[in-house]
Amino acid sequence: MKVTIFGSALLAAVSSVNGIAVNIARDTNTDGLTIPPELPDLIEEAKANIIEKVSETEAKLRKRGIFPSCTLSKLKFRREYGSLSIAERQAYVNAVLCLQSKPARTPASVAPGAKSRFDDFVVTHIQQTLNIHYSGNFQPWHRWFIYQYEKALRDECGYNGYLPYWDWPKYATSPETSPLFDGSPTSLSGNGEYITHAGPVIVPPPGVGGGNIQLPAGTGGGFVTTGPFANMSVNLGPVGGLEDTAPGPLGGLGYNPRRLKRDLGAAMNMRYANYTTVLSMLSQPNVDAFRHVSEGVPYTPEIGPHGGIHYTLGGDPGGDLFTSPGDPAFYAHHSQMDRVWTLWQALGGPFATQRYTDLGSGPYAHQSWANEPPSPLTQMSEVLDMGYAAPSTTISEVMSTTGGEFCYFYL
Ligand SMILES: *[C@@H]1O[C@H](CO)[C@@H](O)[C@H](O)[C@H]1NC(C)=O
Ligand SMILES: *[C@@H]1O[C@H](CO)[C@@H](O)[C@H](O)[C@H]1NC(C)=O
Ligand SMILES: [Cu+2]
Repeated sequence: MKVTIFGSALLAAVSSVNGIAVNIARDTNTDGLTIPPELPDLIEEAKANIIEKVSETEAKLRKRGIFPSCTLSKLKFRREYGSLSIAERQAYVNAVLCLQSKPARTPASVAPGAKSRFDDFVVTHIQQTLNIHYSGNFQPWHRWFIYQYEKALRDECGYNGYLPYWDWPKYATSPETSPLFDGSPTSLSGNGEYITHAGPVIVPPPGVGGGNIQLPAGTGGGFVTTGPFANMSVNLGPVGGLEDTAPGPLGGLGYNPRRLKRDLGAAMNMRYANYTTVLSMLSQPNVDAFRHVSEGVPYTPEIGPHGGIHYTLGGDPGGDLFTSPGDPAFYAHHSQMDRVWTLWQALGGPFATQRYTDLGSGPYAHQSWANEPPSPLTQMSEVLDMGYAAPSTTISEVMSTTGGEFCYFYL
């Protein structure tokens, strides 16, 4: 069975599949391509709540003679890629190139394809893909993963900034000409060269439910020839997830050097990650509903902004859900994923705790992919395993971006 997304009215139907009530944002901009007036207000409210929470916590702890690890003066901000100065973008790009030049820590006996510190992160993601998506650890796992990547850029490559994020709707009508992908030396490299092609057909991995889905094509499809990563070597993967793509050696962990491909374009971005989408995410009442909108339903046409933006980037390895961190733009996408989750958590109120403690009970709150086969609910004590890439931690340590080791927010 192959389903095409065009012309389908989906959200209502999808909602009943999983039996979760989701709020549909009442956006007066029916297309979602201009900023709805509610959105900046919500973002400001989230920021005000975080500032109140951090300063109150600091005051309380100080009264008890404790010096808190996260204070207002220590709070760091991740920023939108286009809002970084040219020098800041250059520093970020240089740090990523540096990470790609440092030797891997992953033993060759585990993954002979891992040739750099950058690749260590790709291996960790490949190994755990089926346990870290549509499961209760998805959000915390990726939060810790991108934080450790940011930390490696800072500690091992002298980067002084923080992870920039890809504000999906901002460039939805033309992601390939955005500051992230315009092909300039301070971009994350440009689109792939245009080749005549159909869009990707995504195929569920073995044991995962759903059907093959034909997605719209972008305006690239070929090799990336511009910008700082035009010459990078993609060493790992592919693993699977796309029709007509044979896996690389050793299930994707072998050495398989090839050039980066991308297929950026407006069709996927506008359809799956516009302003209405983001407003809808921020309006959800609980984590199950939030995740339902954010991650959609895998292998149905309603794949949500998470998958939607992965396939907006597309190409190789961007279009392979296992190997996707092998494209440096992965981290800008997941920084935005974390940003929207962080904003949503903050919107619970300055002193409300539920959005920092409730891992949900819906189909995506279990240990297995969409709870197939049925498995226990994910617990706060569960370990987030970073393999050879970085230290592991537990979910409870990462639920707040102003607690545990964290002290960051988003501008
Ligand atoms: C890529 O490699 C070619 C050939 O070695 C070189 O001419 C070009 O400048 C390199 N481009 C970048 C962006 O490093
Ligand atoms: C914007 O996103 C919403 C859902 O998030 C979708 O229903 C709508 O079709 C999208 N707009 C466009 C122009 O595709
Ligand atoms: Cu992932």
